[in-house]
Amino acid sequence: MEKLIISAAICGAEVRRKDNPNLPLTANELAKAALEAEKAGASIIHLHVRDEKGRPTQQIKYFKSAFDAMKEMGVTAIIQPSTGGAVGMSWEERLQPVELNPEMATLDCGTVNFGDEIFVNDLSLMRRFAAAMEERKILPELECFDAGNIFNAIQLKKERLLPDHLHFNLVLGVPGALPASVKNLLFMVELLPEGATWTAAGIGQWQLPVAIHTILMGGHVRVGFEDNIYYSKGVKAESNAQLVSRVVRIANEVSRKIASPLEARKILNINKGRE
Ligand code: KMH
Ligand code: ZN
Repeated sequence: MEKLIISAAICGAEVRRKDNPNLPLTANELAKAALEAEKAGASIIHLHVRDEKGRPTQQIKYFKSAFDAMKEMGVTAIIQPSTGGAVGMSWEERLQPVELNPEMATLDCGTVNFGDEIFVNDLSLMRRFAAAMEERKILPELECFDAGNIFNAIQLKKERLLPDHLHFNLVLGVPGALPASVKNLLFMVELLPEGATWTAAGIGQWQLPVAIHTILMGGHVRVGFEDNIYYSKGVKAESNAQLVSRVVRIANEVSRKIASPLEARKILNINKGRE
């Protein structure tokens, strides 16, 4: 089986310090969390950033500070900024981090209910984001919150707006989108185009079961505070690295080897040098 790529979604846009006091927010905290997660086994850092008040922002200066701090601390993992940002942001706001020319960035593949809100990703927005990434040779991670989202990505591929290699992230358990279950995970994986690689992320209490099933199925795993703030029922996670370490232990138990950042770049066909 292919080596396991672990993504650490270290901060997110929705989680607050009062939900988990160990949530990293500033550039230095994000860099420290990224380095710890990488040392634990993560090869991708999915990145959201916050302003001085801890509010989600997509401004380049905050991404740049986090990128610089990560580089300075010696992070070698793929840094994957979000272009999803937070619900309610305009497309112009959301797309800003591509200007930093990262190796990867997320591309959300459809409008979904997101709790009580609506996360808008219509096809015209998706085309714009895909074209911006294709122009800069940034590998999009195709975020799918529901089965139909996969077909939107396939549509973009038909329109030649995506690279040869497709990489999906199947996010299961966002309230209002596809609930997390093993059956739904299998269903989504079966819909993926031939040759695509995929990561799965379970929200909340589903983070661990989705990770375990994904390890066995040959997919890649995303964990971290963006999706889940608990280590176990009622026990807050101490760090993103703690959540990554558990995935590494479980993978080791079933002889699934962990991909280094370099190996992850190979698996994902990323050959863009680090800027
Ligand atoms: N914060 C969510 C509304 C992404 O990073 O591309 C969207 C999100 C997806 O987190
Ligand atoms: Zn995100």
